[in-house]
Amino acid sequence: MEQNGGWARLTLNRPGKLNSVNAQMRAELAEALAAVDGEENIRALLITGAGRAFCAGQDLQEREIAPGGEAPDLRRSLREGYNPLIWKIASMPKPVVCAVNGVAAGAGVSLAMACDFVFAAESARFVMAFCGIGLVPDSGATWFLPRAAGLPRARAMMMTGEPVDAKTAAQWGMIYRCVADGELAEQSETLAAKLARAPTSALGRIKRLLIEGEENSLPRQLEREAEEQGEAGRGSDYAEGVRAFLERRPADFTGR
Ligand code: T3D
Repeated sequence: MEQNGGWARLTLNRPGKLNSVNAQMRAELAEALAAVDGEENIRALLITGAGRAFCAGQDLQEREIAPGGEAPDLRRSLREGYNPLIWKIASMPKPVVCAVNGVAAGAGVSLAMACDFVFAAESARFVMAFCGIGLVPDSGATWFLPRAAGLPRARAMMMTGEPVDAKTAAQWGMIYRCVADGELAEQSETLAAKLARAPTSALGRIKRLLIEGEENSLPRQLEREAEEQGEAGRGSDYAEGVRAFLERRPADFTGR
């Protein structure tokens, strides 16, 4: 992980295995996400992959079962490994940008979709590879994908495993933006840097409200908005934002 001013870049770095996730990477990811969450000076996170892939999901070499051998405990792997990572990203009270630099497959798609802004290079593709190995989509894919792309498209991706290119993913609403390969780094970094100067606490509250809004009734959500707004209105960034507006100058937010 590298820190750049107010934001950090986390690079999935097993390019020879298309950044597939093994136990060590899972542990390192958990550690890095906890560090980002706990560090007040990091106000935005950018996640990307090294080499030609973003992430090919679970490392299948770790899952080879010898004939007659014992099946791995995938429920445990998800509960203890993947699910906490996905929830950490989705619930982190600071913005997370994802730069999908190449193919994303299996839990690699889920990981991207847990982020708040997903850029993808034009040459990238999204593969719900789970059914290709006899599994169901996991790590939040069945939650994120139908909400973003709609049920018919999500179902087709999940039940056929056919790749979806980045341009189509953007048209379907699965991702924020498809950009030229040569512009991926610059565009995603520019947004991360901009978000690092944003009113972080308010952005965290927005994330929370949007997640809760998936479950709440309108009256409940109105009440939750009032609660969060009450807190936001006591923040120093609100006072600064209003002052800056009235003084016709850019706001200098501290994130609080
Ligand atoms: O297990 C649990 O804990 C439950 C959680 C599960 C979450 C999951 O993610 S399950 C889904 C696992 N992922 C997959 O099924 C994807 C498997 N990979 C692919 O389908 C393809 O590799 C890709 C579509 C991602 C890319 O295809 P392509 O043609 O561009 O590359 P390739 O030639 O298939 O792969 C290049 C190398 O990466 C190759 O190694 P080699 O021959 O050069 O030494 C290939 O074996 C390796 N690789 C790709 N994906 C994985 C992998 N090695 C281990 N695990 C992988 N997932």
